[in-house]
Amino acid sequence: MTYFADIAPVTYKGRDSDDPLSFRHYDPEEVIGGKTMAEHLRFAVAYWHSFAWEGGDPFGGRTFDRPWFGDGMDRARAKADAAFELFRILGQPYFCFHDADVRPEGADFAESTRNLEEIVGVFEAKMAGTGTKLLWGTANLFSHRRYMAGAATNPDPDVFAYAAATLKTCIDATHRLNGENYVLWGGREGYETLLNTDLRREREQAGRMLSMVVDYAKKIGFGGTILIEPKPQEPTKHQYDYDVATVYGFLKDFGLEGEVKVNIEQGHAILAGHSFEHEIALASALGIFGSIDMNRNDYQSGWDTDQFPNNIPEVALAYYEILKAGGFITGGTNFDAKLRRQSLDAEDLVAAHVGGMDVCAAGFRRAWAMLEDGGLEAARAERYAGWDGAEAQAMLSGDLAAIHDRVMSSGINPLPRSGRQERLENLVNRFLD
Ligand code: XUL
Ligand code: CO
Repeated sequence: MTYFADIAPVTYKGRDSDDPLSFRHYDPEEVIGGKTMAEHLRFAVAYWHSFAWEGGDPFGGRTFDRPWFGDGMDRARAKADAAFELFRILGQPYFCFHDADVRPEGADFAESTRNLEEIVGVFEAKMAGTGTKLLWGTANLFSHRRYMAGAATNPDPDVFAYAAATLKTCIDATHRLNGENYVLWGGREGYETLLNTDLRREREQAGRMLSMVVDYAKKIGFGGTILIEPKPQEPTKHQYDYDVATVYGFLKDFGLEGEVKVNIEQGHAILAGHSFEHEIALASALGIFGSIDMNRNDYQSGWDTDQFPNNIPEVALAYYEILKAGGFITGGTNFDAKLRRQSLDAEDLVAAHVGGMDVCAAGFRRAWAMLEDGGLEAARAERYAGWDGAEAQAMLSGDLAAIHDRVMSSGINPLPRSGRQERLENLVNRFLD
């Protein structure tokens, strides 16, 4: 008996389908602009939320009852069986995992590493058999109590060492599984109070660790992209990788802006007081856009609720920026999203992903149509058209005195022009209904 036993592989049945476990918008084979929807969207299932998370919250523990919960390698193997069963049902091309999601913690570092390597062997065989690929791997350097004061930024050099050694094993695992990216989310890289924190020192440690990650990945011939995932707070009060702009400053400081890109998460952008599309557009402008963690936050809660996306207009604006950035290269759409803790059934897990994939496909299609229509881009180009002129361009390499003289002699007297926001919002809405 398998966990998802009576659930058939999900297929595309079109807009009119009332089968709750069918795709209404996501047709993986549909070709748009020379690429299939599967190739554009590059969906991934997140192992931690879908298979490791037990349904706990700050007020109560496990609500889910999964046959693979518990310690030991047999449980880890059963978890892998269930995971690849879900992948077969959904047919999404990728998955993502942390070391701690897939293997039991050993009595010491060596045993944890052996456990990881054994499960990586299990994955290797399953991936070869099914064609499911690894979008990214990562290390969980935040759940175990040894990391309570950070990993790379820990005041204790032994924790830094343990984290560095763990990073090596996780990069090795990702490389062995042909992962297309390696992600670093700074779990507890931040602080609770300045009273016990040396900011300068912690920042240097984080920069050094990232440089070692980049060097090691090169040394073993890892061809994927290294990605930092920004988040402003939670779990620590002040996370160092606050947002895309902060991460860019950090990368510049350590000379890594050409080596590392960003994995942008919808919920993290919201926590930082930005929109998802702002973070994507900024990363693209800075040349560091890599991949996305797709989810949504509850707008009233003020914390990272990691819900499955269900807002087509929001998702459309995010994919619009992704398309403008040239689409994904090694990146993709990872569902860093979890069920609500009352959603107990196997069917809930499938339905959550089906809904998320459909919302993304619907948003993507609208984004494509907006870009093809060209109205928004034409309006934007027109707004900046004055800069195409020779005198405007010359100004950018000129100096204040020369500009002053030109203003004096030509009588420049700029007239304010409408930003046309409502007209542009109406234009967007034409694609959303
Ligand atoms: C936490 C989060 C992580 C990263 C991977 O908020 O988003 O799951 O995506 O460590
Ligand atoms: Co994430």
